[in-house]
Amino acid sequence: MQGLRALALLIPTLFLTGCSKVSGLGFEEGVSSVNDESLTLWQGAWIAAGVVGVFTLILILWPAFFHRLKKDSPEFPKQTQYNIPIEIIYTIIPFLIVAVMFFYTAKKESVITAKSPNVMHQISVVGIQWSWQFGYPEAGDNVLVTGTPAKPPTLVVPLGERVRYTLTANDVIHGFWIPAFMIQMQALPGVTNHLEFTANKLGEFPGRCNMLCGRAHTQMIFKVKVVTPAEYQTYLQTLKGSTV
Ligand SMILES: [Cu+2]
Repeated sequence: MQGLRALALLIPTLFLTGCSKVSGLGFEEGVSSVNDESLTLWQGAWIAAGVVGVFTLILILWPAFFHRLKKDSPEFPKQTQYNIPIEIIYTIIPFLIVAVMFFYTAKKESVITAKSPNVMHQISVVGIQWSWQFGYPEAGDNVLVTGTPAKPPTLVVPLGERVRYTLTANDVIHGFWIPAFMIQMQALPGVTNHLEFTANKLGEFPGRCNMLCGRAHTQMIFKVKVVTPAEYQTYLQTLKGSTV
């Protein structure tokens, strides 16, 4: 009966969470333009998973508790096989769940990957075994900030200004991932990927490589530092003519 009691607690909790404003479930609101788009998708996916999970749990517990072998009637229970309506229903319901999630994911993805005419800055990102190289063409063609596993680099970005990133890799596949911004895109050798976003919160955020890329993959970290537009211009000035 403990299972039922836990279930009785879980269901109202889920409904209360669903009705009031859903928390970020590990993510903060308003950190970047990508995060503004992705957060509702993330919350929606959790609510959908919760509903499916509770429904499945009920379907498991219901026969376990209410259709147990009864001592006084030990005959084999009635078997239901080849029940076409039931089979159609349990084929259609998962299809509908996947279709709805696919629809919202594709919708958000097209917004997140769209190119905007209002891009104010360009930054190049190159994944290398095992660190990152950031290029700032506004400061000069050869201006590159190159990190090492021992000295991870910092990606400096301006607050509230849209930046277009070009992503590529020198050797193997890497994954450019900024967890707080809810964004990741692969950096592929021989391919240039494009990504745009606006950072909307001052501060420092951890960055990671999320494709297993070799021995020192776990050391392939970087830091994202969001600064004011004026500080960003000062940073570009300090980079001019220098290779950091
Ligand atoms: Cu990597």
